[in-house]
Amino acid sequence: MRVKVLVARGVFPEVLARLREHFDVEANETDEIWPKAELTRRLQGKAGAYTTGSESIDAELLDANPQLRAVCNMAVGFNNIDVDACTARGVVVTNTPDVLTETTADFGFALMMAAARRMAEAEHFLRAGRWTKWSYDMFTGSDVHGATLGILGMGRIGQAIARRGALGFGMRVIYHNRSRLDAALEAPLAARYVTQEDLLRESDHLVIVVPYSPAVHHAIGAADLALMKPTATLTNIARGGVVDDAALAQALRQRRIAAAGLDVFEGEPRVHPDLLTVPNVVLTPHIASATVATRRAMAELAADNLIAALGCGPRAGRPPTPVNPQVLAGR
Ligand code: 8YV
Repeated sequence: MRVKVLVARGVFPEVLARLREHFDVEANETDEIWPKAELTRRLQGKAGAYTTGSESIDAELLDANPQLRAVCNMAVGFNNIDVDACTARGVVVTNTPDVLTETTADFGFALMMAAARRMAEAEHFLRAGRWTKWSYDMFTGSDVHGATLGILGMGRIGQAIARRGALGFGMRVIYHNRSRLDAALEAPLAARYVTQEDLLRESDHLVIVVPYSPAVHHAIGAADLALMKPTATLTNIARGGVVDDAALAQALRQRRIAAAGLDVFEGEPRVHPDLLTVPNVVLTPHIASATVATRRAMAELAADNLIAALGCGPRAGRPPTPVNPQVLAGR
C-alpha cells in the first residue's frame, strides 16, 4: 500500500505531480483554509502533511493523528507548528530557508522605500483625481540613501537587507539580535550591534525581520514606538504579533513616527481597522516571498523534504532542511 500524504493548500501542479510519483496524495483542490477540525480529520491515515503558514499544527491535532511522521512547511517561518510537540511524538518538521532570502530582502527594502517616499499615499492621491498642480512640499518624505538602517532580527534575511542598505545605498547599519554576529559578518557591512532601545532611538528606517515566538510578542509596542524619531519609518516583514498593530496605528495617526510598511499583521488576513484608515502606511498582503521563481523553489524544497522525510527519493531519510533533526537521528 502506498504511503498517504495530505497537501493542505493549493500548490503548483508540477509539485503535486512529483509528490504523486511517491505517495497517495490528497490535495486541497479548492485552496480553502480548512478549519482545524477538518484538517485534523483529513490527516487521518496520512503519514505526511505538506503545510503552509496558514495551518496550525498543535499537540491536539498530533494526538488525533499518531500515524503522522512528517510536517513539511512551505515557509521559512514555522511558528504555526508546535515543534516541541512534534519532536516529542517523533514527527519531523521541515521548513524552506535560503531559497527565499534574497527575494524577501528585496521586498522588505522596497516596502521600506515605499514608506519613506510615501508612494502608496501619493498613488491614492493621484488615482483619486486630486493631483491638480506640482507643489514644493507635495509628498515630501525622507531619504533612504545615507540614512541609518536599523534591523531587528539579523538572521539570513536581515543580513540580506543590511547588504542592500550598506553596499547599495550607503546606509549606516545598526542591528539588534538575540546574539551578536561574528565580526567577519559585521565587518563588510560596518554593521554595529546595539541594544533594542538604541536601535529604536537611532534608526531612520527600522526593518523588523525577527522570527515570531512568544518571547517577541509585541516586542514593539507603544512605549517602544515612543522612543523612535518622529521622522522614522517602521517596516514589518516578519510576523504579525511582533508589532502591536493598534499601538502602531495610533503612533502613525499622531505622527509620532512618519510612516510604516507592513506585509504581516496580527490575526491576518484580518487587518486592524485603524491601519486601514491611517494614510501614512503601505499595506501588502503577506507577499514578501512572492515571486514566481521563489514560490516555485519553496514549493519544490517542501516537496523534497516530504519525499525524503518519508523515506523516498535519492535523499531518503535525509530531508534537506529539517527543523528538528534530532527526530531523524532517533529513527
Ligand atoms: C510564506 C513566509 O509565503 O516563509 C515564510 O515564513 O512568511 C512566507 O514566505 C508564508 O508563510 C506561506 O507559507
